[in-house]
Amino acid sequence: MKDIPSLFSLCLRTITWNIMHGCGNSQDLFELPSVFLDGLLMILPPLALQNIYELHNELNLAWETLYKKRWPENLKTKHQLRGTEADHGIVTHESTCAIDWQQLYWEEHLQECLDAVTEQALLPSFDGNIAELEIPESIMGLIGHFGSGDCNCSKLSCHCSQFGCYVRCLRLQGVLCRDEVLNLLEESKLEALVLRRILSRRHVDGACKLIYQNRETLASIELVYCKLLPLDIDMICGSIYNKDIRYHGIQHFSIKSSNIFGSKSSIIPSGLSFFLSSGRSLHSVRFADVHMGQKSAVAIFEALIESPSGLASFEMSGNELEGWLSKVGNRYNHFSPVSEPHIALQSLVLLNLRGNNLNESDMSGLHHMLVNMPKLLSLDLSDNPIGDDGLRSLMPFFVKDLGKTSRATEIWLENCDLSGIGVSELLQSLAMMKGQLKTLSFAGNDLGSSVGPPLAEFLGKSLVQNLNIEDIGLGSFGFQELDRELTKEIALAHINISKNRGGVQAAHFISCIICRAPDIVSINGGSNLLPPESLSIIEDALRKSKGNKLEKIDLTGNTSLCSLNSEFIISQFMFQGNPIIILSSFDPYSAPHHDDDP
Ligand SMILES: *[C@@H]1O[C@H](CO)[C@@H](O)[C@H](O)[C@H]1NC(C)=O
Ligand SMILES: *[C@@H]1O[C@H](CO)[C@@H](O)[C@H](O)[C@H]1NC(C)=O
Ligand SMILES: *[C@@H]1O[C@H](CO)[C@@H](O)[C@H](O)[C@H]1NC(C)=O
Ligand SMILES: CC(=O)N[C@H]1CO[C@H](CO)[C@@H](O)[C@@H]1O
Repeated sequence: MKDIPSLFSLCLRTITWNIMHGCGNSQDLFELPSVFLDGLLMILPPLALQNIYELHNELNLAWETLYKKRWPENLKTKHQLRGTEADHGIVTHESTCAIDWQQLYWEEHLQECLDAVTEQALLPSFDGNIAELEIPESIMGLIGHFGSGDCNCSKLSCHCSQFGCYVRCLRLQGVLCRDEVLNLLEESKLEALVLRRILSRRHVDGACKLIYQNRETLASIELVYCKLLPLDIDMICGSIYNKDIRYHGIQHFSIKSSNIFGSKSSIIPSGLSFFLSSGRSLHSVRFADVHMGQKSAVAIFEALIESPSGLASFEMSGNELEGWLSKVGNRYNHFSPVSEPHIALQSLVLLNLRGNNLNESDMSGLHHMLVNMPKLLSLDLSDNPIGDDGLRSLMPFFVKDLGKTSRATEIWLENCDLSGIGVSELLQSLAMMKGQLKTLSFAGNDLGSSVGPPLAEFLGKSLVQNLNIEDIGLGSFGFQELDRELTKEIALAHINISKNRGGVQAAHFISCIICRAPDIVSINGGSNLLPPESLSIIEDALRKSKGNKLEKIDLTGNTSLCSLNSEFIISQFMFQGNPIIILSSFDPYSAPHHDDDP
């Protein structure tokens, strides 16, 4: 049986219809008692709320409610984005001023519409005017518009002209970089632009127009999955300038997973090098997986050094650059940092050189450069075969001279062909001084059990909070050593010890961490050949350490822990409604059971 609508809901429906279609006098609304009006504002659909916006300015709370209801997942990712220094893709407005939820709502809505329309435009059969494409009903329904009727509301053109002015951040695929779409976006004042799949000259033309159209406000440009010729790059970089100004205001520039240099031996387009050296506000620059060769990498570095900006973050990753830093770095050997102040290097806080196939000779070059980077806090050298000798060349950076501590707070050395000997040397030196190191990872190096004692000593003396020692071949002996030597309270908040074949000793170490690290938040102990009794060992530790901050103990990757008893143990320890201990998913139907005996 259908529900009979209440009188209230009937009134509401009529009022909403009137507002949405501009009938009646919306002004009358504000003569309603404020209790009733406030209630009404909180339940109006977006399209109706938009239409009384001019009449009533205090709607931020209603917009906030609508936004959070429609995109609950965004709040999390936006929050995380702000947390990571590395990701500068999106310029968050929240940090500077109060959040304008109406703007965010329509920005996100229009993005969803453009994404939906992109799918239609990508169909091989499509050959028409993108502006005339229809927004799917499922999306229109979310803003309170039902049925197509004879209005034009659900055409992309109508949407852009109505909501384009709210867009600050935009992701656009190459197929949409066409005149009709650009005309529709004339009202938007873009601050951050992500361009994907720019694959042809036509896309490039569109992209350039869009950038030029927004050159006054644009602060962030990101190119992903693009295939560009040198001339294309020149055009894109050129479109950011005003006619007579030789500087641009871009703060974040990034090219990812793209082919922009043709062949490995080619040099960088002059437009790009001018762009990099003429950025007054350039804050972060990233070239990740762009098939770059050594020559280009050297030229990019030179261009950045000439830049008048105080570059804070530089990423060059996923390119084949063996020998690159031994070339660049050795030049620094001859410069004195005092007579040749390289502003761009001096201001660098974050340097990411992951996955470039750099070797030990590159590291001695890098060391000369690091001397010129007094502010560097975070260094990522993972996935480069630098070896113990490479690590030794950098030791003065990590440890500095006796008495002087390094400023480094994050060091990433995953998969660097390091051995237990090299890492033990580093750990012993680090343990000699307090330092400021917060994050350390040497996951994926085959270090063996001998690293146990120096690691324990380091943990006891340092303030490190995040430690990743996944897959370093500790073995049960290594864990035993760690466990035995670790006698003090430690500062750890997150630790990853997975894939170390620790057996029951890994369980003992986990319980040791639970008891010794009052600030521990997460422990990743998966894939350690844990025997069934591990759970009760960990259970004991959890019982003893009441009131600590633990959110998660990951023990996945070992099915022998799952039993009916394990469910009981798990259910005793919860964090915000979720179990702290996580096991591999346990399928009760695969286990033998007798209920369905005939
Ligand atoms: C819808 O758009 C067409 C042209 O695209 C126009 O001729 C027509 O008047 C519009 N209809 C309404 C109801 O605005
Ligand atoms: C490191 O790379 C350089 C440049 O390709 C090469 O000349 C050198 O032999 C390499 N060193 C080692 C130890 O592989
Ligand atoms: C930690 O361990 C898990 C595997 O159990 C892995 O997926 C994860 O990437 C590791 N590293 C970090 C930094 O979390
Ligand atoms: C899936 C898995 O890794 N299972 C292992 C759990 O640990 C025991 C040892 O106690 C192994 O025998 C299992 O293979």
